[in-house]
Amino acid sequence: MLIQYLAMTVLSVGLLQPKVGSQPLPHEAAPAPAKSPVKPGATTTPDPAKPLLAFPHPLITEVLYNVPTGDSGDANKDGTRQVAGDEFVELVNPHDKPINLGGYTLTDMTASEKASNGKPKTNAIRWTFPPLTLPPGKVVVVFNGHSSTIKGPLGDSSSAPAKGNEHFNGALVFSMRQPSDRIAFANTADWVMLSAPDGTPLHVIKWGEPRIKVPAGVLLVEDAVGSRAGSVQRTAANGPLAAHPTDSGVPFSPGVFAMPTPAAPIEQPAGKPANPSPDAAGPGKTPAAPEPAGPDEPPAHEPPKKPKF
Ligand SMILES: [Ca+2]
Ligand SMILES: [Ca+2]
Repeated sequence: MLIQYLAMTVLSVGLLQPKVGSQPLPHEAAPAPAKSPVKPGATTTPDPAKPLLAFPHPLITEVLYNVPTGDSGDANKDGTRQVAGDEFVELVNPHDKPINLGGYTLTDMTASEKASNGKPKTNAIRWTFPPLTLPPGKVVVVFNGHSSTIKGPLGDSSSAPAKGNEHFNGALVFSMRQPSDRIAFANTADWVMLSAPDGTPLHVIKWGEPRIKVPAGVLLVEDAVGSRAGSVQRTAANGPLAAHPTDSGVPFSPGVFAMPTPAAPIEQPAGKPANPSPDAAGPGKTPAAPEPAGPDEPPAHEPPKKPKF
């Protein structure tokens, strides 16, 4: 029994040891070139639709943080307007290769604060994607989901939906299934932050005058403007945010985001000489460094940051 106990202890300790250098980070491992349908070198430069965030990261394309009152606020189409449950964040894979969304996290400002007892605040949005390979141009919608009955296919933090949701333009739809309507974006001042699986803050969309500063080092920080009557959205992977049009009577469009045909080079005939894509990462190589985004950008290969929460 003693030998067995010792063996188990050694095994357990071994399992707990970080295997530094033996495995790539999750977000580095996902888009294996061998699985890509894109021919190496097929994309040419310059690319007018170069995404605001470099491969392999997704990009936030729409946020509804201030749910309109009345029936017009029913963004998740369950027949009822929920002040929290109808909030959503829409993202896209803006690249010409698949990406792995697993481990990416969405948080709000409250997730960057501490309660008076020093612990993380319990009313923070802090939501992580389950494993999911996202094809090029594929759109994802994450609803707050509190007190909602969203029609499926519907994923959550434990598993991705089996397929696209026809009620939302075929997008992959998730619910955070928030247990309280206190866990929601603040209408007047807040932000949504997308972080990589290693905790690196990538993308912040903020509104109002948040009471605490946006964490340093975020690659892309944007202001949401003019969104009191609906969502803010972008209409191109390299375009600015703007208030969603309200003339249709539906001031948001979860699941609707059209990529502006950057995939055309994929159809180039085989054998045609092509310049290597700046985003292309060969076997064993790390993905291309992110585009310069500002003075706060960290070095491309800085060691992973400790998550802020
Ligand atoms: Ca609803
Ligand atoms: Ca949209």
